[in-house]
Amino acid sequence: MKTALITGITGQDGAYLAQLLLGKGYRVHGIKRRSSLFNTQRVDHLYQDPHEKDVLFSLHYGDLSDAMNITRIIQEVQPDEIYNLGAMSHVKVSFDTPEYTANVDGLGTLRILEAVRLLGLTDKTKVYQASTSELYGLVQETPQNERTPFYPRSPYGVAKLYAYWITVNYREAYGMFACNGILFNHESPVRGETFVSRKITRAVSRIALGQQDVLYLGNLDAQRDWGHAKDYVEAMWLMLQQDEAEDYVIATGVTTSVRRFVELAFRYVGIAIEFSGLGSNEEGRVVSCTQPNYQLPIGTTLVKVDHNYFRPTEVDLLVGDATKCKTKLKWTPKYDLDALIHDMMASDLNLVKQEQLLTDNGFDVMNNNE
Ligand code: NDP
Ligand code: GDR
Repeated sequence: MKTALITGITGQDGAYLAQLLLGKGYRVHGIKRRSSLFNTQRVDHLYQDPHEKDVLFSLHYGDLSDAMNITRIIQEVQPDEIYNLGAMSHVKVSFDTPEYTANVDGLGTLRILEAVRLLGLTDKTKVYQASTSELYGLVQETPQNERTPFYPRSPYGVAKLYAYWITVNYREAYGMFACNGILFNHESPVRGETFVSRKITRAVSRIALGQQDVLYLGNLDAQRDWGHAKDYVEAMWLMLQQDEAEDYVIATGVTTSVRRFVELAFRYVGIAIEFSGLGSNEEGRVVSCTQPNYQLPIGTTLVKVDHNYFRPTEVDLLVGDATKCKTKLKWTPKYDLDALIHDMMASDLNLVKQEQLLTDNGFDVMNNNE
């Protein structure tokens, strides 16, 4: 039986990966941060009572900024595979917390690699590093592949650049099995609510059910190559099953603007919108509505631009070429953008209906209903 250690197990990818590995018969250990509220919602369905025998899923308190803690956990777990998914992963927030981002996303990776080396696990433990299409940043060429030059455009991208190269360096210097998955944007129903895809599907669901009036967004022109997290964690696993450690791009090869994503999400609930106006004055208005629960008059403004959501430097266009992953790893994604939006919208509509039910029945957590 193989043992895997996942940093960032409470995040979107960590949860899907843990589920995938348990299904393959792995023993899975994860590192979670201490927080004042429970932060394990995405993996609660995988929880096993530690008092039972033969527990296959365990969580350890830890933090990527703490080398001693990381080293101790790796020593205890003796993993065959480490998936380093933990990160301050929000690009816009990295401009507000640049030093913290560098510490966790950059040096955190070094702490993992160095712990494996110092513990003498170089021949046993394979390491996956969660690299990102944000490395490409300012567009040099499209589609972007493993040979495209990097030009990161945020403290997040720069921290991940260090992590990318230290992973390559440990592979070359110490013969360690360490590889980078250069993943393009991937989303899901459990995507964090402040990333644009989930912000949109959540808001569109709330608008369709009469819980919200307007969705405020930043740069509608940005283009992203959006895939489904379920497909992408499969590629992570495949990378560590190879004889040789290499770096791979994971992407769908299709790029779509934020504006188009919004239109597609509204279309899912029978609302057609059209954008007009320029820059900060651009608005998305209803042109037709077949939404049965909530009739929206033609011309109603549903989307507005708010400059607070713009980044000081932006990544304008991402579209990946995953030929290497598809040919070498035989990776075959199951979701296209329509299927992804379908999955996210179906889930968010359900969640909004549940919230509505609680509110309609007078349930209010802060006021402690008796
Ligand atoms: P999430 O933001 O959903 O999850 C990030 C995880 O990292 C969470 O479990 C979070 O814990 C944990 N974390 C944050 N800070 C620390 C820290 N100091 N120490 C230990 N753990 C920490 O990200 P995703 O699941 O979407 O992404 C996974 C990885 O892949 C990240 O490294 C991200 O940068 C990278 N990536 C993601 C892409 C995407 O489109 N999703 C594309 C390319 C790369 P908590 O739950 O407590 O916040
Ligand atoms: P990104 O994802 O920065 O690509 O990083 P995000 O969803 O945050 O932004 C995508 C694009 O949408 C534009 N945008 C907005 N973004 C947010 N969050 N909120 C808004 O209101 C909004 N309006 C427009 C952004 O400017 C951007 O161009 C994600 C993260 O998961 C990283 O960790 C990962 O490495 C990369 O994807 C690949």
